[in-house]
Amino acid sequence: MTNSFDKAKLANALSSHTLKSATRFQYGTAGFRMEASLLDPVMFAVGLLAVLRSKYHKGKTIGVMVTASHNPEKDNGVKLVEPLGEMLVQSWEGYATELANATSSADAITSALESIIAKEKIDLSQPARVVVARDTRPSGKALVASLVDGVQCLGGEIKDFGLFTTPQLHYVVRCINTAGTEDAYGEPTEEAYYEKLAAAFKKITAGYPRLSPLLIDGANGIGAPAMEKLGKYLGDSFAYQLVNNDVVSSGKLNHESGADFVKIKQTKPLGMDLKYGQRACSLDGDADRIVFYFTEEDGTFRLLDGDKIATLAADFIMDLAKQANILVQREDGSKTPLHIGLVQTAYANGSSTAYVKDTLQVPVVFTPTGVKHLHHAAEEFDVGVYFEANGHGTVLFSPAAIKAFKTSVGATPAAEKAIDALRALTELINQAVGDALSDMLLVEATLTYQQKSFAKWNSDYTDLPSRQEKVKVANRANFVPIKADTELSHPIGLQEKINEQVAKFSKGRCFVRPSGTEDIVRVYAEAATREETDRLCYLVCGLVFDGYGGVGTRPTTFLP
Ligand code: G16
Repeated sequence: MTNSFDKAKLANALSSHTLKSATRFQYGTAGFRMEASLLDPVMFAVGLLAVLRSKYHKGKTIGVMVTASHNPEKDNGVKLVEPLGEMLVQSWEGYATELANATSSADAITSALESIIAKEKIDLSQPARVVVARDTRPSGKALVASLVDGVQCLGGEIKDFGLFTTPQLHYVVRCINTAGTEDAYGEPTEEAYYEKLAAAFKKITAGYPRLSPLLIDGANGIGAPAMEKLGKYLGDSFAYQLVNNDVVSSGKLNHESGADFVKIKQTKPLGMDLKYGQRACSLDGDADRIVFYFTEEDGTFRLLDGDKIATLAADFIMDLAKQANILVQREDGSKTPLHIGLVQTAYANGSSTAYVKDTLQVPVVFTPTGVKHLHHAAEEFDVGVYFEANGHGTVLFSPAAIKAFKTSVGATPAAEKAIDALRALTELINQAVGDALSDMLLVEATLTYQQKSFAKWNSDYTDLPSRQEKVKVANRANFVPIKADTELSHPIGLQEKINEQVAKFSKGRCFVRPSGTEDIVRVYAEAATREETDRLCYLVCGLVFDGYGGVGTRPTTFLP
């Protein structure tokens, strides 16, 4: 067991990445995220931590994704990926924060490293392997170079995959670490990723008439070139038209486009001519989220968000499992039907939760915002469907469920076909993380199999009107969420004031929480009518802005 490292080498490497400002860093909802110009010391610290995490896992490969996803192009960010492709375990997020803030001096970083090594009993003689990829942000390349310095100064090996979507990075990490085992996930290459998705999609949709072309908004980000490549593998099985695919011009990434813009503004993106009868979707800047939409004949915009994707997927899988009469082998020797569950956050529309519980009769679990929370809750089911309303999510299949699909034999041709479709779904759906391209194909495969239109899908239930707004405040850390983000414990007194407002509205629901990816607090409101929803949202935004440190312009622009 070795627990010492070359301190002079560390001090020398840090000298090119020393934190010179008073900035305080925090590993947030999806890693570190802020203006790219501030990130150099953070990247160096993340390089060090990735090495420790890999050594902790006895040389398993750790992933690092450099992206700020839905944020504007000037921002960037970084998140760490565990050996099976999940987000960094939460007990290590504090270490990431500590190390990043200790980049101000060689003494501080040395003692922070020593403390983590001692606490986690890390044997530094273990090998360390790290893989990195980045989205299309211009700042990405230099930030990767800072990360490489951190990794190499502690003797880690690093492989740079260049430009990837976030889910592709998670995919290769899982592939590398499962290679040669019975859980082998595939070849760790971009091509193998496309091949895997395309082959599964073709299996499920074979023999069905193709749907009308899907308009895809690439948010002028990495999802656009990835979609073009995936399209080649899908060939005639899938018709689409890509818009917002300019990853060269500056300032276009996520600008009035992408899943976050469409979800929050509830309107089509810039650069898309959406006609009645057309079907469309938007990816986000790193292609881990997706939302779908269409317009009614009178021009009304209809959004099919993460809640609608979750219910579509859960319903489809339950239907297939029923047709196939799937029984899962339990540890006590019994065989019982699939245990399917759905995971949501406070942002889920109240109508979707009611539909899942009352109509689909599927249990719902609530977690705080952040796919890292939802992912773990979904692992408790044979089939765990988790989606945030913003379009971020996936479906997890337990090892027992996968085994049941592999070993079941259909009693009829229809049952056999359903089993084939279930097997293909385990290949199509990214098991590591929410993936816009995989989710897009999941939705399109489901709709093709069921020959279902967007309008029919949308009619499964009617969303309550909702509105989400951002309020800029002096210090968002003053806002402390509790009860899976549905209430605030601090600032003292604010929650009571919110409750008083909510009580005035029929079917009113409203909560405030600090964003973990942007320097704002989010206000979400829901009520029986559009007018009431907007009013409730406005009142609570005003409460926050006027009484709790609002800065800049008072948010009133959305008043009807
Ligand atoms: C990230 C997280 C999501 C979260 C979103 C917004 O998404 O992965 O789980 O919903 O941020 O988080 P917040 O409300 O804390 O800002 P992305 O697509 O930006 O990586």
